[in-house]
Amino acid sequence: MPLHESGYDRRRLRQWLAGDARADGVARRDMLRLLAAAGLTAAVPTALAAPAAAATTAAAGIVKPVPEDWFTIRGTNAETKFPSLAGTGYHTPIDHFFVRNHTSTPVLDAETWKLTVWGDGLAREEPVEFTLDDLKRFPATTRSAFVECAGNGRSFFTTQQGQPVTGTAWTLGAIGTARWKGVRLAEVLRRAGLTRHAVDVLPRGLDAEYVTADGTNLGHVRRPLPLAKALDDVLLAYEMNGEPLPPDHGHPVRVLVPSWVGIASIKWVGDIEVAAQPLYSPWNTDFYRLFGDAYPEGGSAPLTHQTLKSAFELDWNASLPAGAEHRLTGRSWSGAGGVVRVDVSTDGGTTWRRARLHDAPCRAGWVRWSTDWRPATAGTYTLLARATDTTGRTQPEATVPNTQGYLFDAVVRHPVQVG
Ligand SMILES: Nc1nc2c(c(=O)[nH]1)N[C@H]1C(S)=C(S)[C@@H](COP(=O)(O)O)O[C@H]1N2
Ligand SMILES: [Mo]
Repeated sequence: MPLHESGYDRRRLRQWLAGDARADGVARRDMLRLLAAAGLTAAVPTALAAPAAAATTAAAGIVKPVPEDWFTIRGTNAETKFPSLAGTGYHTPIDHFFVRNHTSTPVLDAETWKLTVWGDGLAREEPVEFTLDDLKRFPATTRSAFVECAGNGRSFFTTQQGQPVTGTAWTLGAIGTARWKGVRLAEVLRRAGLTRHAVDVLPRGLDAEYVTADGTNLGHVRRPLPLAKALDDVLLAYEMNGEPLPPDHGHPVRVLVPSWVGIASIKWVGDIEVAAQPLYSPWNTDFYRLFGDAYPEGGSAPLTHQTLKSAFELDWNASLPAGAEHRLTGRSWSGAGGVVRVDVSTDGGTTWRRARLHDAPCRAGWVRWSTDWRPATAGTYTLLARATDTTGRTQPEATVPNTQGYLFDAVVRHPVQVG
């Protein structure tokens, strides 16, 4: 069914035969370290034959309140209003955190919930089950990380660059940063009997099957992760900001894939397939790849890391008095590394000054920043904020378009009215 499945599959098959499939999106050097740490040798599995066939509210459905001051409702989703984050601290409070639901939030019972881990990448033929108590008995890890939708900022392809794109018309609020507690996926895979033949893991959600607008049932939300990422920094999270994971964010357990596109962080995870060959789902063949004039015929590789963005904690077209000093605040983040520098312009990009950063650069996190501004005269002004990350990348003036509007990273032009 997926249009681009065969092209994608050929690519993964080539990687697999070259012994590289499990490393998709992760540097080979890191893969060797990760495999060694998991007790697996990095040797190409020579005994394997080629596969016979390429395997082949308020708001509707949201449980928590989504007040208008804090959220914009977009279909089954709720976007955080950036101005409402001013003064909320580094971690996004759960009651402000955006919700992206393909269907609606299922209310699951943590007492009876089980995680099933299965597949030909495990030593045993029978599936292995874990209860929430089992997961809580394993060594716990706590870390901060953002979850950001790959389509965050999508509306600016249209409003700022004049390009048509499909998908939810997010502004910049499809992101939140939380403190997550859980068990490393590596730990659970090891206990499930991971073998050196494993290549991909495929977590699947317990929410309803997703049916597209044209009536195609794509099944449960699921997206394969290459083994090296799964063994690296991925968590099975059961707490968010010190509370049991709330219903809208995956109760009782979600996958948390730091720095990567939000779709990787499968909520309400019910089972994880561990496969000895590359896996695919519509969420890494048809969706979450870049299509368009600038990209190969079959699309880019499946998306991994998020990109670089900045947002002001200020209303769009905010009114500010002339002749007074204003403290402009905002946040910047990158999926490639920490943000080390933010420049702000209050004159449409003619002159720039460095903003004060209030957080140290942190992988998979954001930095809060501020700068003071005293506009002398009345009029419409355009504010810009431009981040640079630890890899040296700076937000560009425009993003190369892709038809589904993913990974917008251009500097956003934010209008304000001074009067
Ligand atoms: N099971 C399931 N997991 C899911 C989704 C979903 O609809 N169902 N949406 C994904 C997408 S596209 C994003 S951006 C994030 C959003 O996480 P949040 O709702 O906790 O902010 O969850 C991901 N995990
Ligand atoms: Mo998303």
